[in-house]
Formats: sequence, structure tokens, C-alpha cells
Amino acid sequence: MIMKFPNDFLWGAASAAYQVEGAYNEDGKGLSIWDEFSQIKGKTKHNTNGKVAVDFYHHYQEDIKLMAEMGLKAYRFSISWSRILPNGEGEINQAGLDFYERVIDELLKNDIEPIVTLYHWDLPEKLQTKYGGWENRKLVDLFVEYCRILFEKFGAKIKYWVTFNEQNVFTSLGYRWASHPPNVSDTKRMFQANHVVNLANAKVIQLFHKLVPNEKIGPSFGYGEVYPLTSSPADVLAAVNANQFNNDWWLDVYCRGYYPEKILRLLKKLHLDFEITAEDLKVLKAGKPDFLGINYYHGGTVKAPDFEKVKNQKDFDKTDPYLMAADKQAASPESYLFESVENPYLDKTNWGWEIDPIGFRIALRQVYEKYQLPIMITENGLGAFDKLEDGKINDQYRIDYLNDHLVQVGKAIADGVPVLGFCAWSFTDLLSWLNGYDKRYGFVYIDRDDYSAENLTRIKKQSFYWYQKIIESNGGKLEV
Ligand code: GCO
Repeated sequence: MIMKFPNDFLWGAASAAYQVEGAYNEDGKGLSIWDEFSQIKGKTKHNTNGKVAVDFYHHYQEDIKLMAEMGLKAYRFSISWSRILPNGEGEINQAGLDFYERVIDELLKNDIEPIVTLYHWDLPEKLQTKYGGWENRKLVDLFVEYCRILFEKFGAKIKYWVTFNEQNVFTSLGYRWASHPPNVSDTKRMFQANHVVNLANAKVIQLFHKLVPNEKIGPSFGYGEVYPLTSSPADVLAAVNANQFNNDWWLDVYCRGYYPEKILRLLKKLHLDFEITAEDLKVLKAGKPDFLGINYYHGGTVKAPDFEKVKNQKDFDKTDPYLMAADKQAASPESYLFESVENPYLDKTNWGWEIDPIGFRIALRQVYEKYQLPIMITENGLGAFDKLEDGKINDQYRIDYLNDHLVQVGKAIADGVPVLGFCAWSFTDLLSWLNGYDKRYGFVYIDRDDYSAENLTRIKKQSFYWYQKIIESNGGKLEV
């Protein structure tokens, strides 16, 4: 069978500023929260940081040349806020704007559609120290002002804009699990920061529609479909709950302008609620995206929570057995909704992530049926330990992984889901936020390790040539 992809399908690849650029303090760039966080011993593997990364800042012409050789139709990258505004606000750093203009022009010259992410986690450090970062509503207007500069400067050149990358990931890892900056573990603060980001997302979309009415904007969400472990109705209900907690909690806000009521009620019972004003609700309703960016890696599997384990049952709400006692200590809304388990049917990557291509088709169907927006696949790919042997990288495992996922994208398109493009994560190898250079995703190998960035030679992997053929045949070379 030959997969049928739309003629204008955007065969792309993606990256993020902190993970590729390096030049962390060059040409007037201010520090970001990641530049600071990566200095804390033990926070990243071998204490790796983005000071040099893969030095895209100085190698962008070479890298874009490789993209052109591959035939790439789109390249998704992020702009580093602190390169544009070193303090996050105030004076503009012209050299920063110039850099991105050179990158954008180089891509356009090679017929590669630039897809720009406005925020891929590298908040200017000054906004963290001065205002307390995303917990402060002041950040909404500051983000809007930063984006205004970019819309005015690049609005005529860029067709697709991404607001926030994986808001679900950076708010939980940053504010709940202290494994990203700002290094906080407080569930209540996570919900507060998340609400502020929602407001920023909606406000910036509103501004975009005013300033750049003919182009498209949307968030990139890290989506994973959650399955029930069995067909027992209690397990199925747990999966419904988990999908609402893990996915709709964000997607409903982006696309419909309100939070799922059930989760709001649960947060209130657990004293994890946050202030939502009438004005907030107006803002959220007025900032609807034009498309949804979906980053897909894997989903999850759940069963009904074991209520015996949940303490303080005296306030048990009989009208809804899944809303349990207000346990001030627990602060774990999940434990009232579902219990995560392993999926017995799925294999895992070297890095312990489930491999689930069919889940991709399910995800695309579910998201489209619910929200009726075109979907841009803003990330999908395999993190692996690649080996350079005799000057070559034989990454057949990556080819297999991408092939299987793309087949499911093709099937979802045949099912009727409008998919605009597919950005493989990633084009070159890049710095894994927490795992250094052991975890590689690229079509192009970068010769460096966690300790030394001397070499930085670019070497095409076997997957490079494979993706080149897929693009050339518009998906017709996929093995079904
Ligand atoms: C890593 C991660 C990232 C993410 C990406 C999310 O290893 O650091 O997998 O590369 O996929 O930044 O948008």
C-alpha cells in the first residue's frame, strides 16, 4: 500500500534554542533559567549545560545546507527570549533579532518553511529573580510584549507560530517535581503557574490575530492517550479521568476557553485551587488557536485507584466516588482519579519509554474529533544511544520507529484527520535537557560527548537518507 499524504504536507524536523544554539552569553544574550539551573550540581547528567550545545549559533548555515540536501520542507525551532530581551523586558538586543532573521532568511532561501516556537522553556533569568517567574500574572503582559516584537519583525515571513512548547511538561517538571527550573516541588504552585501560562497563551493568540491575521498560531502539547488496563468499568472510568486530567485539562482551556469542571472541583477539595477571575475567563475564551501542535512520544495505562490506600475517608463524597476526602497532605489529585500501571502489550525504548505507534493514530483521531482543529505534529522521534562506527551511524532502530509512527499518521489522515505536517524530533542531535548527549534523536550525528565540545563535526546517519527518500516520494516509500 502506498500512503497518501497531502501534496503540501510539511515534512519537517524540530529543535529548541537551548538544546542547539550554544553561544549562551554571546552578542548580548541574557541568561535564561536553564543557564542558571544547569549550574546546580547533580541536576543534569554529568552536569551538562547548554553553553555550547551543538553550536547552531555558529553552524546554522552548515545545518540548513544539510536540511536542504535532505529536502526538508519545514524546520521548527524556538527563539530564545533572552537573546531578544536580555532582561526579559526593556531594551531590545538587535544582535539577537539579527541572528534569527539570518536563520529565517536562510531557511526561506532554501524553500524550507520556518515554524517558530515562541517559548521552549528558557525563560529569561531576570524574570524569575525579579518577578518570581510564571507564578506572577505580570508575566502575561511581559510575554505578550516579547511576542509583539517578533510578530512585528517576522510576521510577514512566518506562516506557523507555536506559542508554548509542552506546557504540561514544563509546569509539572518545574513546579511540582523540581527537575526543571525553577526547581520547585509544590503542587499548588504548579497549578498557579499553569494558569498564568494559560492566560499568556490566550492573550498572545489574541494579539497575533490582530497583528498577523493571515497566518496561523497554536500551542504544542505533549499528548498521550491513556488506556484502561482492563474492560472493567471502574478501569475504563479511571482512563476517562486520566485523559481529562492529563490532556483535557490543557486542551479544553486552549480550544474551549474553560477548565474541565470535575478537575476544578477536585482541586478545590484538595485545597489546590487557584484564582480564576471573570476577566480571566473572558481572556481564555478570546484566544483560540488556529491549529494544535501535538508532540507525541507515548501515552499511559491506568486502573481504578485503590481507595483503601487513600487516607482520611471521612469527607467521602457519596455522589461521586472518585472525589475523595480533602487530604491536605496528599496533594495528589491523581490518586483520587486513577492509578498508573505498565501496559503489558507495549515494548520500551532504551530510555524506558513505551513504543506505541497505534496510540499515535488514536491520539490524532481523539484530538481532532474533540476540538476540530487542524493538527501539526510538532514532535515525534526516538531517543537512543547512537554509535559512531567506521565513520557511520547505522540507526536502523530509528528508521523502524519513525516508519511505524508515520504509517499511523498516514492512516489517521486517511481516517479524515487534517494533519498539516510532521516535524521529526530532531534534525541534528542536540542536548537532552537532563540526559546530556547520551540520548540522541537526530538524523545528523554531532561528534561530541557530555564532557567535550571540541569537535562538533556533523555526520549524516542512515536515517538521514531514509527520511530524504520519504520526503522525495511524499511518504510513498513508507513500509506498511
Ligand atoms: C530530552 C527531551 C527533549 C524533548 C523536547 C520537548 O531528552 O531532553 O526528550 O528533547 O523531546 O525538548 O519539546
